[in-house]
Amino acid sequence: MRSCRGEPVDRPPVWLMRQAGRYLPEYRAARAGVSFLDACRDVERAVEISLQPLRLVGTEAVILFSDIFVPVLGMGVDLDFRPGPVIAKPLRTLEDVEAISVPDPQESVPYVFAILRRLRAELEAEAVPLLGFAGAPFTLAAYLVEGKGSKDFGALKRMMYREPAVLRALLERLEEMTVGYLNAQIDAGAQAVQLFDTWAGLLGPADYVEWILPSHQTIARRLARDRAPLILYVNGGGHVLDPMIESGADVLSLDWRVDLAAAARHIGRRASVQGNLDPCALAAPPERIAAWVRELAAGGRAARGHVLNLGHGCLPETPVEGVRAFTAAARALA
Ligand code: 1CP
Repeated sequence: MRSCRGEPVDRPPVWLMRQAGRYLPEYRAARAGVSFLDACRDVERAVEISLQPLRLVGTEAVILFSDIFVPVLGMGVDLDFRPGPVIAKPLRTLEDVEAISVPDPQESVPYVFAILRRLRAELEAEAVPLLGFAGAPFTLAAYLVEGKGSKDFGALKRMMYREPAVLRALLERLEEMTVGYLNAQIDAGAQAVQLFDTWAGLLGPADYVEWILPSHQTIARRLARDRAPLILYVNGGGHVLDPMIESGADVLSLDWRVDLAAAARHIGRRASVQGNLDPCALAAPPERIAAWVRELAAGGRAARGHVLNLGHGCLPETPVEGVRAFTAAARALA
């Protein structure tokens, strides 16, 4: 928490994106015979899965087990996970967009807040911070328009250039949902929140400033950040570092294509940084992983704070011993 706020620390803390997940045999056991969505809705099971990385791989923060598409279930979108989100009827017209609602998340997805309250009660004694999260409007819109994951999100980009008013209307609704959803997570005990704008890096700098930055700024302004710092993650966002700084987020989470030391120097006191080892690098021998951790920690010092993490989520084929080597190396930093 101090690193997020840029207060003095002995060493950077460590957690991993997608730290609870398919690379862990214990996660696969907890998921046996249960659909992903049912696991997200089952409070006991979701609490157990959220806590697994803390005990099994030694991370220093717990992130809620859920998905960025869980709150979208309450908006009247027909959505399933196979294993990524698949939308039965992708949103393509203004009528499609106007048919989705922005419900009170406490009513549409009450289990998310029950999971957070349980986790916070569980973690309070150990002083382990609890992270909440949400998908950013643009990344949610990418899937809702496309219908599923994609490399280039062509349908989304066509909408952006041919029917900007439709995309604007969709982004506005998603922004409203995201603000309410994250503030409700903070009320339920989340001590920091991460906004995942995984696909925002698909846009060039000018489009990013037009389509992405204003919504990040609105979200940053409307969140209860005195109670929970905001971490902003953009994948492939090295070319939009300046508008990321302008978002007002407390922590900028960078992927591995960015030189962390150079980015930290550029950001300076304006924000903390998070990252940024390539998740695939966890396949390397432990001593190499430890060397990268020392290098990242040294580079991160130029920013006002640094949270050690990967540059994107853990992959299903990640070796568990690589994850342990990463957290152990962080804990061993002087
Ligand atoms: O069968 C399974 O086990 C489902 C796999 C899975 C898991 C474990 C999905 C489906 N989501 C999750 C959890 C998840 N997703 C978390 C939990 C917290 C953690 O441990 O870190 C979080 C924060 C997410 C966020 C998420 N979901 C993002 C944004 C961040 C990122 O990694 O890029 C995105 C884009 C998604 C969509 C999604 N959900 C699941 C998959 C496989 C995908 C990607 C699909 C695609 O792009 O094709």
